[in-house]
Amino acid sequence: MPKKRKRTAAAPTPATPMTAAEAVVATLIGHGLDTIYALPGVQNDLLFEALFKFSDRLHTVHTRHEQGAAYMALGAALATGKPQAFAVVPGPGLLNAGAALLTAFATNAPVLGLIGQIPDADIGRDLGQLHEIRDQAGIVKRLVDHHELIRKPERASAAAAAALRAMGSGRPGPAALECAMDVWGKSGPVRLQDPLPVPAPEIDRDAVRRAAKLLGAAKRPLIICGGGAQDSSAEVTALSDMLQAPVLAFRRGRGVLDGRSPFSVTLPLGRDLWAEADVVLAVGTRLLIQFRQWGLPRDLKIVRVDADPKEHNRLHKPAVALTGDAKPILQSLLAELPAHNAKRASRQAKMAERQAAWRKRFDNKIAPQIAYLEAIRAELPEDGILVEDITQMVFAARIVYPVYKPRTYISPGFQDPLGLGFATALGAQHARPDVPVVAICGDGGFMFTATEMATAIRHRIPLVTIVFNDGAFGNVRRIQKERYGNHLIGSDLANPDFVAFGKSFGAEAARVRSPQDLRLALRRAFAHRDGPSLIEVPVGELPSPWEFLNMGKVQGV
Ligand SMILES: Cc1ncc(C[n+]2csc(CCOP(=O)(O)OP(=O)(O)O)c2C)c(N)n1
Ligand SMILES: [Mg+2]
Repeated sequence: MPKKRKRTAAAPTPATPMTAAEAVVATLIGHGLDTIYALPGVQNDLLFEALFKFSDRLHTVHTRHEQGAAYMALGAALATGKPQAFAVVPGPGLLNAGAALLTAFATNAPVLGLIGQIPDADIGRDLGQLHEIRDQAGIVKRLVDHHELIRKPERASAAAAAALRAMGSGRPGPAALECAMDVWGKSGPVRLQDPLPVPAPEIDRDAVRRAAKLLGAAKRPLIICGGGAQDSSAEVTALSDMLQAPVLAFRRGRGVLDGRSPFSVTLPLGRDLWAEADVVLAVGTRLLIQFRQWGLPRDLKIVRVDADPKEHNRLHKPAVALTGDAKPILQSLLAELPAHNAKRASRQAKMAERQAAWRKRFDNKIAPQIAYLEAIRAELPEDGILVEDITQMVFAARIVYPVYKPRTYISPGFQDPLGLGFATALGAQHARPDVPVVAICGDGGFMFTATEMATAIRHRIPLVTIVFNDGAFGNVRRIQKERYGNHLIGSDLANPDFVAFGKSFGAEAARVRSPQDLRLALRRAFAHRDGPSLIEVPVGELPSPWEFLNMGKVQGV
């Protein structure tokens, strides 16, 4: 018999003299972060002193523009599902990072911004201090879920831990910590805060039973996944199988069900299925396209699973609403469902047939995009990650590019901020050095953050970027042509020689003019793991995929 040990309460960590910056950096390390994406400046000099001190445990990746730093943190967060951090100076630094913070909010990405501030005593006094901006806290608060201004070293670790907890609680999302330039360097007795417990709402068993009854009796069930389903791939796959239900995903829910399955559905077929469905299980999705574009079929019943209770009733009151992390909720549903599930014939053959019918229509309309996307899919390993910029090739990818695994297709969701692709993909590749990452950009979007090629070289990030060059904001130009009587304005682009541009930084660079040559170039690029590769693909005007994306109301709404 082992001797019973006397239980002793864990001794509290002793307080150690530390600066506020050291306390924040040590707390990030204590929470498992190993990188910070950052751009220095005088207000953050003492933060960088702490980063220097802890550089053996927290790696600083510096970028050439604050949007690069924040987008890299976003890409790293979306590729890993884990919290990531960036640091920028106040005022212009913060605003430069703004589009990425906005996109982190839109994609529920756990991104922490460390934002500098003017001297503590002068905050709010409108003195015209370097980088001062009126009510910085007020601006930041509207961009993130959680915000705090650190005012003393004793609070710094707890503030960082609270921000990190908020980023992972309920609906995940970004947080920001501001700290004045003098407070970063102030020393005090600091007790480092371990990760705080993340509250998990109790699963409503009664609601799970009602959901199981509805879904079990459904004749034509449909599952719809958004970004909130990314960590429940096994559960969604099992439910799809049990219910013989297709799984619809547009942007952020891609790859939850393997895209090789005929049950994995994108937009146009998804709209047909939405019109026919009698019960929908919606997992971590706003259902905005369904309600606003397609309309709610009269007799459709919806079961919603969402981490954010405010999401359930925003547009429509669902038959059943389940609040919390999708994974445990779907696990309970899987346990409950067999008792209520109807006997179901396989829908496999029918689904394959319906997929093929749509595929024919795609082939007739967007063949050039399909050929290039097939070349990418053929070369990118199954766990390789594709990152979107906002380009015509990506609008097609959203419907025809099959995604095999969760977190291998990174999309900005509803925000669609042109220019995020390259820097976001750099972050994804930096955080996932074990798999190849490909960014798909247009010539317009790539140039938003093309300067980060220097970052890719400096930090040897082996990202592969494909720039589809049509010499235009092509999507805009097509709209001007088709809808506005060819009134072309502000949509033509003067570009650099992209191959020379890449090479001038020391990147591998090539120009290819066919899907076959793209495959060869990708093969070469994936073999080069010591730094970035850039592949330019000159293209002509591309056919519009919009008839498949904006399809309007379904019948019976
Ligand atoms: C921040 C931002 N500004 C403007 C837009 C509008 N917009 C959407 S696509 C696009 C053109 C993109 O051009 P390019 O990257 O060359 O891709 P292409 O359409 O030519 O394939 C523009 C300007 C946007 N989505 N986001
Ligand atoms: Mg273009």
